[in-house]
Amino acid sequence: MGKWWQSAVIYQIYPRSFKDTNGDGIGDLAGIISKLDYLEKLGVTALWLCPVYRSPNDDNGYDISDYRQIMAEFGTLGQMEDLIKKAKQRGIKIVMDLVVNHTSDEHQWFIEAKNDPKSKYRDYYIWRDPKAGKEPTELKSVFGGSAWEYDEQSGQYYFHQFSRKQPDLNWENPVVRKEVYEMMNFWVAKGIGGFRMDVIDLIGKVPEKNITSNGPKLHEYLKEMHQNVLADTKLVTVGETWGATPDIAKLYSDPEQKELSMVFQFEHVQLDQFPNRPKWFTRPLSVVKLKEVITKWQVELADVGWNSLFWNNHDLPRAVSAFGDDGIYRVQSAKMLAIVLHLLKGTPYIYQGEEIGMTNLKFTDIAQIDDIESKNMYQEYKAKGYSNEELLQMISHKGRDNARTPMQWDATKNAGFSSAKPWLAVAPNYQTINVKAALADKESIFYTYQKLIAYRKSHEVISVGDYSLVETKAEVFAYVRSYEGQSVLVIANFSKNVQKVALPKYQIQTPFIANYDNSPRDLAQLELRPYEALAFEITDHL
Ligand code: TEU
Ligand code: CA
Repeated sequence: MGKWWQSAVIYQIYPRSFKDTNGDGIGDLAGIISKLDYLEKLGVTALWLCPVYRSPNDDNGYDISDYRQIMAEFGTLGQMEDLIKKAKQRGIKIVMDLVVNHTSDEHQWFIEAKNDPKSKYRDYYIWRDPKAGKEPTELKSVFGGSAWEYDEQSGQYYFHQFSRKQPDLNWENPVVRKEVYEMMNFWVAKGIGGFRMDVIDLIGKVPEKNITSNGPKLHEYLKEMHQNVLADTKLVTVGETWGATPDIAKLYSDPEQKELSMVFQFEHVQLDQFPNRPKWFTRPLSVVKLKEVITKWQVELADVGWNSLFWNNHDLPRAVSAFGDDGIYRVQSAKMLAIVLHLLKGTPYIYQGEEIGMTNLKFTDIAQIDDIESKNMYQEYKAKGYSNEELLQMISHKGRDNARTPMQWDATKNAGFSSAKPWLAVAPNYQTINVKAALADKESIFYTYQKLIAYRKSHEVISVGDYSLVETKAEVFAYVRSYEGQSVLVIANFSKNVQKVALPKYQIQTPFIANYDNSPRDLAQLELRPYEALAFEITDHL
């Protein structure tokens, strides 16, 4: 049969915000260990940990200063080994975040490279002479400003696609690639379950030609990585690929290509943005477009390649705020989103707190923001004349700190996340939205997720079945999955209006999962309540 990750559900943890055990206001490895029973109860197969390596935290761990050590605030290497072991005892694998497009400028390699231009480490990074006294190219950093930083000492610039404290590694240098593979094997030997590869589509960059994403040697490098680390293992590998089209996704994830298990692509989460404009400028989400994009990926990767399924992550707004309704229909719309996503083909990812319907929040002061991307944007746009109110509204809508507020465990002080003041403030709604309340309520969002995870594990129609869209109304998303004579029909109302739908072919059916109630429904004259979602194991009467 298929690979383990084809019927798996992966839970993403932002360690800094998950659970603090030593009272410093920062989540830690011991905190993750203390919640393994909870994660086992949910039923997830693997945990993707955002970076836990040593880091000065310019970009919260995505700036690594030592790949073989654990961030001091998070704990020790011994605790990491303990986490891997204790998770394994519960049938849960640990997926590490692999950040190898860049390091921290505090990594020993960069320190040597900068201090001594003759050192062998100089060529681990990308250094260029000034051009006419200025930056070598016009390339911009994702976090604002030029992608080139001047180094007084040598009179050269170094290249950084993210912050100036995240110098890009030079993948053209075979020694760099070897270092990366050795480091990966260090973690593989510790028994991890795989890697989530940060901005992997950028490693083949050619700055001279203004090529950042999808460079000419990208797939060559990944094949080499596969040979050196992944071949003959059961590891799952997921590439963060902002620049993937379905055709590119197949290059990464067709098993014949011997590169990665799957891609993590973002087309559906960018539908509220304008092409070629920064993410801060938004328009209402079109459900028609959303169905089109999801269907495109389902159909194009039907036979070759593999996709991830997700509504949110640590860089994105909260799922229920972005795609549902985080007001009166919060519970219904959160369950609706879970039902729609988890019955598609691909590997679903749950971002911590999604399973209890955590929401975005209203930031009212830039001092509440930690994220480097939002802080830089605020300064840049302030200088362009945007008002404080406008900018805080943009950040409340799209900023990354929405996803990074502490996990809401219970209704006690600091949401049970920490005994001390958390590094980032807890969302004010923690007294009603928290894990303890969710576990106590049999009708909570948590149990919808639990049921969906279990259903995928035991039904091949979900893990490997075919997908086809069912044409209904603009704001209703309906599709059928089918496999070896078994079919599942999913119908979801993506709006707060009642929607009438007629699917006479299916007659009266009883849903196996629903977000209002499980009573039999006449599909010939179906009235969908606000954000109602239903899934049926269908008997076709035609
Ligand atoms: O994100 C890649 C990336 O391009 C993001 O910066 C993205 O454009 C932005 O967050 C959208 O709001 C990865 C990590 O997921 C992110 O947390 C890191 O900051 C980034 O790489 C650099 O390592
Ligand atoms: Ca701590």
